[in-house]
Amino acid sequence: MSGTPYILSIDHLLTDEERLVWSAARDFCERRVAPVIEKHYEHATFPRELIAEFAEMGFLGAPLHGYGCAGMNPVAYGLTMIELERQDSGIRSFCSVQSALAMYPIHAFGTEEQRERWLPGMARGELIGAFGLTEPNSGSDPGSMRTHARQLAPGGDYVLSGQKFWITNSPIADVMIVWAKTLDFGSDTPVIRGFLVERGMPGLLTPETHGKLSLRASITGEIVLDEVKVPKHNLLPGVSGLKGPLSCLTQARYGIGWGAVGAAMGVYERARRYTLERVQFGKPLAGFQLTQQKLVELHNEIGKALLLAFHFGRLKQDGKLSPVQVSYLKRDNVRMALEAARTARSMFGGNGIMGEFHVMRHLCNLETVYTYEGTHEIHTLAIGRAITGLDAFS
Ligand code: TGC
Ligand code: FAD
Repeated sequence: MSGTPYILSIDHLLTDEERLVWSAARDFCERRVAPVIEKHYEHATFPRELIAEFAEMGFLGAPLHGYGCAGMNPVAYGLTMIELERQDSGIRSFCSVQSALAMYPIHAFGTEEQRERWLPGMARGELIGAFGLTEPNSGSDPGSMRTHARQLAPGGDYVLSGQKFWITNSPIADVMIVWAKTLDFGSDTPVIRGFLVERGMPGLLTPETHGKLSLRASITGEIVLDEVKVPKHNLLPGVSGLKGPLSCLTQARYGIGWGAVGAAMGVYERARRYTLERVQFGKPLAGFQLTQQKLVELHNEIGKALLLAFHFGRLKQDGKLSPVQVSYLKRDNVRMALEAARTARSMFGGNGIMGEFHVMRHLCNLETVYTYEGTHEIHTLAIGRAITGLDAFS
């Protein structure tokens, strides 16, 4: 095949170790995820048999230090997200939730006992985590949540009731970080706190959500809490208020900002190969000006998105990345990837809707990625607030 898929390269900006992590992640994902992903997507199943291998690759808790975690720097972590999502957003989702939404809050806000109890097993993939923030009537506005916890006695245990909805991995999770409006004994002012809710606690149900036409290779469910008694030592003591869950989301959104570049690379590279091979009107489709324009748009947008991720990655490494910069990264890179998937799909003609060509799967997945972890509109409003000083949320 002639030509080069990428003119822009960030290789020279990376350290040797980052390059090594990137190529190992790509090799692993091509060998182990690519051959099985379409089948799982079609059957709406998650490849649980790969969890132990994700752990061996250091993907679970990748950016965390200690407790058996890989301690990757933010750029190396981002590069693994690219490779996971180049195969499928649902696979990246699994690793995002485990690392950023379940392990991170235990690491950042938990007690030493909680860290020792959960993190090593989660890093080994033996224990699965989930993150329960969204509710049927509380999505973009998590401050309106109804799930509540009340303390039974001074310094005593808590009882949780409520319903969390759209929860990745809840049906298979061993531990769920549940955010609830919490009334400590004797207080009449509820405060949002995080709890470690464990499978097997009486009153807990985690039914699976069926019928998704997007992110099918990811397990989604509910967390239903009916007067679930949660010991006081399962409360995350290190944070209270909305900034608890929002801090976790900042970690996860950062990874999504990189992962989306991987999805876009996947569809662009497939579209390039297909149009170089497919002949119409006596020559390869890639030889027509309109096709080249599409390929160039995809190629150039991917380059800009990668540089944005890299720039913010280095800021994060220096401890200088702000939540609104993460909104910028998540919003723009996911929009780019979704538009890239639509364009790439069109370049396959009829074949573009078939599973075996993989672009429609990415397109359907990216509709979810556009919505979860703060919708495109919510991030627009967050950036709008930052650049105008005016709050347009409500
Ligand atoms: P606001 O008044 O702005 O902030 C409340 C407190 O939180 C702090 N804060 C943050 N802290 C860390 N990171 C962030 N990104 C933060 N954003 C805000 C803020 O400083 C403040 O702290 P303090 O100490 O002053 O109290 O809050 P608001 O009520 O105006 O809401 C802001 C808004 C709308 C942006 C927020 O509610 C929001 O982000 N909504 C979107 C909800 C969302 O993203 N849900 C995601 C659910 S999880 C999910 O989708 C997982 S998908 C899993 C998969 O990958 O499969
Ligand atoms: P709504 O908040 O009802 O929004 C509907 C529409 O209105 C959107 O377009 C939104 O942008 C727009 N809108 C809302 N408010 C405003 C406003 N102020 N101004 C302008 N437009 C506005 N949640 C978890 O807690 N944990 C998970 O693991 C998890 N996994 C998920 C997995 C999947 C497959 C999906 C689809 C979702 C998941 N979510 C999870 C939930 C996800 O975060 C929410 O779907 C998302 O936050 C949006 O909430 P909502 O669906 O209630 O939409």
